Amino acid sequence: MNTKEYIELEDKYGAKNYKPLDVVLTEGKGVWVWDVEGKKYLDCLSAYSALNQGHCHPHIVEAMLEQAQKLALTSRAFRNDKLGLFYKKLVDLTGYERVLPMNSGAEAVESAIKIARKWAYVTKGVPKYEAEIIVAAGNFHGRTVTIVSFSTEDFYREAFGPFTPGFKIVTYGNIEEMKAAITPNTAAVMLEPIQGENGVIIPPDGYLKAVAELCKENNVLFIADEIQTGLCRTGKWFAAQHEGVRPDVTIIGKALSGGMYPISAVLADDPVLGLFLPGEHGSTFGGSPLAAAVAVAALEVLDEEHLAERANELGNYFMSKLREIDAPMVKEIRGRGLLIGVELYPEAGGARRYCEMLQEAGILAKETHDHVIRFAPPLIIEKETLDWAIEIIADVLKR
Ligand code: IF1
Repeated sequence: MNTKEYIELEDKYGAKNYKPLDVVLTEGKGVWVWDVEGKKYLDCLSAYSALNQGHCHPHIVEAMLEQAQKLALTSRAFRNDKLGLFYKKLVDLTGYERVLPMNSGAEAVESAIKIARKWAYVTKGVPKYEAEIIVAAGNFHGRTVTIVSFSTEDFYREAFGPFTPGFKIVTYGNIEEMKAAITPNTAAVMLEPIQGENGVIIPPDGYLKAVAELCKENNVLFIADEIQTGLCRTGKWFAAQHEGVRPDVTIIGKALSGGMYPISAVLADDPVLGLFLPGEHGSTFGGSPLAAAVAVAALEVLDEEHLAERANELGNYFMSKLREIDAPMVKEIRGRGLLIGVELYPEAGGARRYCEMLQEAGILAKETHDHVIRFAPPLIIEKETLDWAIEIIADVLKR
């Protein structure tokens, strides 16, 4: 079968909720992927940061194969000999006291919302069903009905009501608005430390720190959605660490499996995550021995290959090189570590066209919203490969 035939098959039988670039991938290794015609590309999306360790990292593949042949799933009705080791690894690396394992990012966000509400009722003493959670305009936390209930992107939300109540929306980056939104019924503030989907939006310096202080003063939980920004992507284990902030709850996913398998988790200390009672929350696959073994290997790669440091150094280098490009269509280049957004002027005619030109030249990147190209290669990328990419990007941006 060729590219056209694969695309026709997908388009004929699939739900129509995506419009991908017309490239059909069949193989991936490290930072590279190959399409069904044999063409090779540099992956500058990394499955939205799920592939921080690169495609099919041998250490993670080995752990996955080994565990798949031994014991894949027990359900949580029984214990398994991998789950505790996964918990311990995460706790040692992150400094949180407890871990709740789930599967998708959205599920982990839902879980964080549930535990924050329970904390508000049981610990803070908020009257029953009056707990409020404050979120930011421009947020992206996933696709469930509850999560799209507080999306400010009409297209993600509009068709899917009725919505879950209990959320208040404030302007991202505005601490005064946040202050005004807090009431005695506020359970939590939930934010992305950098808004990925919204176009790699970095809040003003000091914002996350101020939010953390505000939360502390008002007995409100600070929940950081680090599903996209966490696990070394921005040059630290967590993006909130750039401001020295340790949120009460941190949500991770994506790179927790290095792309092998959907694995997510909620991290918090005992006074919060210790509140779930047996049977109150759960998942068939969450915390399976397969997930646990894969996640341990994925975390080992992040740690042992020093991917936070790499992301920091290479990200600074990449960004400085991008800034040297004399391209009149570029409005702004922003980012942290290897999460970089290049915003184009509206006159450029949209970022998608540029992504198609990059694809032609052997680089896969994805526009976010209409005018931002996101560059987020696997963190294992070599400097020489970046140099190669920068020449191509410069050429395309100048067109
Ligand atoms: C899609 C975007 C990125 C996330 C944050 C939770 C989730 C995500 C901060 C949910 C997921 C994904 C979902 C994917 C595309 C992608 C995305 F463009 F849609 F916004 F990364 F920027 N919190 N982001 O970024 O995690 O349930 O998907 O595991 O096509 O929806 P999930």
